[in-house]
Amino acid sequence: MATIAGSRRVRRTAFSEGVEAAGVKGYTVYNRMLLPTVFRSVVEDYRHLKTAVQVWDVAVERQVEIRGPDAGRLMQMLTPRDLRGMLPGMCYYVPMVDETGGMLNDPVAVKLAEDRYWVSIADSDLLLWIKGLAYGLRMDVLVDEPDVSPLAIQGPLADELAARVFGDKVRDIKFFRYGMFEFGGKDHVVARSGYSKQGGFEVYVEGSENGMPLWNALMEAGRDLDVHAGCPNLIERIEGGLLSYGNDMTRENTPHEAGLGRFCSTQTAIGCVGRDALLRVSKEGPVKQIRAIRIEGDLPPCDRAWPLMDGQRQVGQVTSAAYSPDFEQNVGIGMVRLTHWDQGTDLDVVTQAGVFPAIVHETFWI
Ligand code: THG
Repeated sequence: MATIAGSRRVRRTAFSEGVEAAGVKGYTVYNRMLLPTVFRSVVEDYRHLKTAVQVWDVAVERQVEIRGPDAGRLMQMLTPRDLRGMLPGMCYYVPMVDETGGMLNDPVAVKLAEDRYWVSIADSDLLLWIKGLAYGLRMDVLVDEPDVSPLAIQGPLADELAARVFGDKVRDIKFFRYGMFEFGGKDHVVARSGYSKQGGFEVYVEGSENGMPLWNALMEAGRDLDVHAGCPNLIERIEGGLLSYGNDMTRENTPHEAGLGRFCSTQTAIGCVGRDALLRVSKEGPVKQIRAIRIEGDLPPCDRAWPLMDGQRQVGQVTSAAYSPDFEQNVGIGMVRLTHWDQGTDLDVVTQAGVFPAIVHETFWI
């Protein structure tokens, strides 16, 4: 692939200087902002992520801030996950849907106060939908994108590195909870979360001017831990079944088709704009659903949806795939029709480089 041309439409981040100094080799665009995809090689980055600790520029996880007396009511309109048990200090993974039950995004919601939330979005213009609802319904809220830039610390040594910079108290943060931690004379949200299965934290850096000082402090503090710049890793996230909005599911899919039914409690999510539609379709259950897919052969990059075939009949598609060195097989994520989604079902996948055998795998790998 050729390089990405820089322009004002493709935003740099609060950490771009550090990313460049670390020798970033590839980018994608996410929420109209640069997201690194590779530093040394995808396989080297993968090995290092699983054995050491990495610092990730995930500023593309933009925040939609909802603040005001109607913040809680607006939040519940957005998602079929029941938010009544959500307290300040908690993060929730929340499928967000439109009035047809189609997925608009799969953000992490952060509850800062009874009347204040951050919605840490995946790659879609959720800000516009939320602003439209708030204005159209005359809700008493402010909705905007604050100057907040998430930085992830991921890998088995993440606790040690974070403790060196924020103090030993970070070790006590529970999964999908956050605490406030001082850096550079300012308190920041530090949550135990992140887009890998290796464990770690996400620091929601408030104020772009605080980005590089924190990046540099982490790099310095972790020198003897072999800390390195990293990024969400394609292989590791497929092994872990972490979905990518726009790739593995779109507005065409319900959360149940996306395998996110465990994050929905539609019956009690009173006010969710997609509630009626989801109740109607969830009565019968989905007719296609996300599955782990093992694929044989020497695969090209998965840069498009690959049809999954039973002979001449298309029964699904593969939307993410890569070779896993640890599992010594190609790992993939696909959407498969009910008639063919049982574990062990033999199919064929049609790629730009030919047809390969594909097998519905029992579970994701990690
Ligand atoms: N962190 C934050 N914002 C984000 C992401 C993130 N915004 C964009 C994108 N990632 C949103 N998508 C996901 C997908 C998966 C998870 C989080 C965000 C995730 N899932 C865990 C899992 O499936 O194992 C756990 C979910 C749970 O149990 O609650 O972490 O990564 N800030």
